Amino acid sequence: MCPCDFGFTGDGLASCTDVNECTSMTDMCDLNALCTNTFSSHTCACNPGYAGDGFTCADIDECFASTHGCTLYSTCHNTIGSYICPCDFGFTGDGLASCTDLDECVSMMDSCDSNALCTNTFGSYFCTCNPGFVGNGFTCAADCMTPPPFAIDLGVTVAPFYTHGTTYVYVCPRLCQTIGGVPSTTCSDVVWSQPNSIPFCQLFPECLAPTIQFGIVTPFDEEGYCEGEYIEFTCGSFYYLDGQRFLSCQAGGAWQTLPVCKPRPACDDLPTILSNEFNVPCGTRHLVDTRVTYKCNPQYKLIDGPSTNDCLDGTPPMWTSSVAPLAHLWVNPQTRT
Ligand SMILES: [Ca+2]
Ligand SMILES: [Ca+2]
Repeated sequence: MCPCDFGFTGDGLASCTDVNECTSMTDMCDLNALCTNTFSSHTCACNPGYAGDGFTCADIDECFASTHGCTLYSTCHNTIGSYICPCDFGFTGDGLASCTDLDECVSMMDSCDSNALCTNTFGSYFCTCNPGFVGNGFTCAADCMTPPPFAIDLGVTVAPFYTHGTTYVYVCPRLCQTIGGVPSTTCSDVVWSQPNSIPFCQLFPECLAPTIQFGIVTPFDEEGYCEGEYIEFTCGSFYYLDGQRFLSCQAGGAWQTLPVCKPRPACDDLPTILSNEFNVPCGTRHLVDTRVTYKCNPQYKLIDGPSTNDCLDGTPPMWTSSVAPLAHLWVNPQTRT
């Protein structure tokens, strides 16, 4: 027997011819290798993108090996047998020759609100809400161009417009009143929240303005006082306050016991004389322990009696002197003609 050598085929007597392992699928090459037939055998070479001896070929990670050709602003992604270079977000191109800034505004690829201005930047873009709108540019809400509902009914001055998100708190004209119903409304993209819910002023019990004889109340408010408000009582100069000086309006609209002004001890009917001779001390009524001093008018001179008079305590209080001093016309000798 004459068997053909390994790599040859035939009867061994007439002929032995070379076997093409590549076409007969008897090669030992890796699936990712190129098979080349040779006389008596064959060779295997890994395909581009693979590394190995041809019999075993493994993918080359070009990204890890930094042998890729990805351009600036692209990112390398390894694939089996190759790699890809998608441009980074915000850039456009083939990834190999170039990646250039994507003008999102011109290419209509922006996410700006329809009421916003798109501005392109290198690698990105930003959005700015148009005048009259508020938001981050991706969402823009419109301001309110009408005043809050019912605000005018409460006698409140309103602004020409309100920025979106503005909350308007209803306020009653008087402190004693609080808002019932809807306490506030918020501008939300042109419209006000709860536009049909009516706010109203709830009256709280108020204390009526008190009066005090021979004295005053401060601050005085003829409309009355709210719960918790304080007032002060002050008596006239010939009176003293009997009771509490400060009072607050109690819950339910009542004052605590009101004070009264009681007269202080005083002397009445100051003894006086002709007013062309004297400067008459002010008033005729004076408190106990006060002293009045008589003074002559020009060209008059005090000639008799004390120049002072004291109001002494007693029942009733009395003047030390029951009569006024006398005065005479007196001309200075140096001025005599
Ligand atoms: Ca690869
Ligand atoms: Ca851009």
